[in-house]
Amino acid sequence: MARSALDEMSTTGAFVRTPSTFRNSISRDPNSPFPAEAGRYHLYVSFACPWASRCLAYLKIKGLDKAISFSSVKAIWGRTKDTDEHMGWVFPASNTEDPGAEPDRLNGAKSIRDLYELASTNYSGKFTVPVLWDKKQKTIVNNESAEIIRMFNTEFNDIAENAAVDLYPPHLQAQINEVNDWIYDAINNGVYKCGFAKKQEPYDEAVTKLYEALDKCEEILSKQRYLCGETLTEADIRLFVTLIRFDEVYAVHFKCNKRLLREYPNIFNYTKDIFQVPGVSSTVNMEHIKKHYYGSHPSINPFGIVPHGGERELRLLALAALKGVAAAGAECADCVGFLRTGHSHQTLGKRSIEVAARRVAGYDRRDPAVALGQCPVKPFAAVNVDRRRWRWPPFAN
Ligand SMILES: N[C@@H](CCC(=O)N[C@@H](CS)C(=O)NCC(=O)O)C(=O)O
Repeated sequence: MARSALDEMSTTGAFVRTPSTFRNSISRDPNSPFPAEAGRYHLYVSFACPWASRCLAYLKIKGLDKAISFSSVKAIWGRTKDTDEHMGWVFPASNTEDPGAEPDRLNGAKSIRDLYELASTNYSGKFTVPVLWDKKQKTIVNNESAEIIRMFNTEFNDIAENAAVDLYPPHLQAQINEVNDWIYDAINNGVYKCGFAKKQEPYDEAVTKLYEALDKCEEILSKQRYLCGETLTEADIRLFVTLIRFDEVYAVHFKCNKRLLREYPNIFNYTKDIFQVPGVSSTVNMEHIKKHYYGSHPSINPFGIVPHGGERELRLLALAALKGVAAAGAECADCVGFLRTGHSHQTLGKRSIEVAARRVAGYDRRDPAVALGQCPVKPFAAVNVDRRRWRWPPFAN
């Protein structure tokens, strides 16, 4: 049984992920073994980890971050025990040791491995995050992010601040499941298959599949705002956590460099669009993301050097987009906040007419103005997407 992602290898040299082990469910039923109660559960995450980050995004979007506490481990894997060589997620000794990471005040654990060993005496799998912890029974409820986000979506609605937000609405479930399947295989897990392949053939196969899937996303997002239509769903959050790490990490560290994300106009603007959903930007800690991947996989990056990213290009793009949004916003009640920037429909002249024409014709995200000025699209009302909160890149001032 693999004890870390670095050991999850088939005989052909392909990366093969092992299934999660703790699969209990929290339920709204007060008589269930794990009832939804404020203050009872804790979410252990790593800000670096996409799977944990999708759970954190849900905590924020659903307004559950007061009812369910959370904390992050240190960015870089460390020795989890003095008695063996295992490397994994560890807690810092203080809040200042690795900003963002916190000591484990609940259980006094030194590592995520300690928590697994507290929860089970004969656990033999990987010590992964996220971990959804029950403070009352002192055990792991669930360590599978795909299931945790479903619980957060529905089971805590009596205490969630944004209970009306439904990222898995019944009428879209079949479509979301279908999209999740190919996106998980080719993109979310696909980047890992590229990065952890130990032979050329499995890498070639994974990278080909990855770019076919990204091309498919680009095509879908050139016609509609989100993956499953006009409303943000689970499928978007699941894709977002991979996209936000793509150019900075996966392109370099995992050899996913056939095309950068910022060369996909629709996907890139879509990523920025989701980044602005209230709460989501706070779940993106690019420091932790870069430090973790480049620093924790010595078989891929033996010297642990962290490359400089494309911060400058991203900042320029953000600026261009901001100007464009002001233009589109001039005629858009939905984006009326942008009027405050001083632009108006009258003063924009020809440009605003072009923008409006393209907007009416479709969702051409090649023009950032159109990307965010999609007037025909109802905003994600329950969480009120505030397009004034334009912040990009996520790691610069
Ligand atoms: N199926 C799990 C996968 C979680 C996972 O692989 N987490 C990685 C971090 S990105 C991890 O903790 N790896 C620890 C290790 O490989 O030792 C989920 O989605 O919750």
